Amino acid sequence: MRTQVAIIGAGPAGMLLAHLLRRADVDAVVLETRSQEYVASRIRAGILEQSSVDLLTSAGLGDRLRAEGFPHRGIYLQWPGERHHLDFVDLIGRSVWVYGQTEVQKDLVNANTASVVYEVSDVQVRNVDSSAPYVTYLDAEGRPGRIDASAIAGCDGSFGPSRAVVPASVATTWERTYPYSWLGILADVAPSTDELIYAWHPHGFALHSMRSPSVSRLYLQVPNGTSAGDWSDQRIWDELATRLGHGQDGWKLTPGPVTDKSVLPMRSFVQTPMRYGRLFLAGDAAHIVPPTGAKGLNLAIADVALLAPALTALLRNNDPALADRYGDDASRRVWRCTHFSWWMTTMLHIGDDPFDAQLQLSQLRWVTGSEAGAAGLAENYAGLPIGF
Ligand code: RFL
Ligand code: PHB
Repeated sequence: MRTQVAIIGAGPAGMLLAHLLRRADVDAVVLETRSQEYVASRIRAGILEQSSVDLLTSAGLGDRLRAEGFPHRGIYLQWPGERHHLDFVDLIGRSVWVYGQTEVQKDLVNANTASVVYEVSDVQVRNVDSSAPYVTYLDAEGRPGRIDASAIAGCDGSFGPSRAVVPASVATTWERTYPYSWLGILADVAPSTDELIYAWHPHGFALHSMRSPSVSRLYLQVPNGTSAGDWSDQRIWDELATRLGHGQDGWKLTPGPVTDKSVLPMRSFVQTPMRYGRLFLAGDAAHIVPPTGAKGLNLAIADVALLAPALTALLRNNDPALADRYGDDASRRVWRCTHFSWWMTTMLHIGDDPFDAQLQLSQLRWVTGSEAGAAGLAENYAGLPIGF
């Protein structure tokens, strides 16, 4: 098989890239190890930045998002005794949307613009340092396949093989593993809040998010090594009620049936360069952020917003300028989001040192009490414009 761009991975980065390329008359084929059903039902991120919504809308993917997604003006930040609302619209004139990654993924599949081969195995990326790269794989029946392409996009997430194709002598990686994880639940119950609540609590961080008027998504900071089975539903709801309660005006958390329960490790990781020869990395394949800043999905979208025009110019007009700049341009936003995600994480999670806890509370008071502090958080959370 021959195509212009071979894309590894049918997550949001790979599927959106295929969609944008097709709209620009560039052919692409996507290879994915999992089944279409598995990819569509993975529960992951839930918040879209303004620029992600704008990009999806301009790509013709905004109808259901605008009909069924929920614009949020801001978030709540709290600690025992105090809850504060940060209104991003007032602060910086931008907002965020609640719209699950599962829904973005469905919209991308329903657009039917991408040619995807699901359930492949043994994917190998070859010859990216030449002008004739190719990918080999085994299809669902174990038959060998090969795709020759002019460029390869590694959109295969945090565990995929693409990033390792960049030789160790060329790649630089940075990594931080945090000493805690998140226990996340999805529950069939109306959210007990109109906007997300990020809670600092001596027992550990808690987050109240949501997916719809009848589905809530909540998280608890737990020690690394925790297994979801260690926590009964009752224990989870009791702990969420403790950490999310702020002791004022009779606010209550309403529990409900838990439909999904999982533990999420917290990690920061960046690899550069994001381009090596004819290989371009995008999304979690090149960087991982802890979820506290709600940036993972948005960064994947922002990478692709730069990569699609770069590949289009390279392959349609033989103009390498944007492709040559892709790695540097994308990495600037990656580091901004890496810093913001680290900053939100370290401000809100409880460690061993009581000195750190006092610094966190002082920072939370500044971020909620000073317009300059609040605007800094708002600008990063609602997302800087693509190209910043
Ligand atoms: P994805 O979504 O991981 O998609 C990569 C795709 O590549 C496939 N793949 C391969 N395909 C072909 N050949 C191979 N050898 C392959 N190896 C892997 C995978 O099956 C997959 O379909 O990466 P992408 O597109 O870059 O999108 C990034 C986002 O998915 C990610 O940043 C966020 O969802 C992060 N994230 C979360 N963010 C939140 O804000 N809230 C969350 O609750 C949240 N939960 C999560 C998450 C990321 C997770 N991962 C990646 C471990 C939960 C998990 C488990
Ligand atoms: C989510 O809804 O899954 C979510 C929201 C905000 C975050 C992390 C996860 O910071």
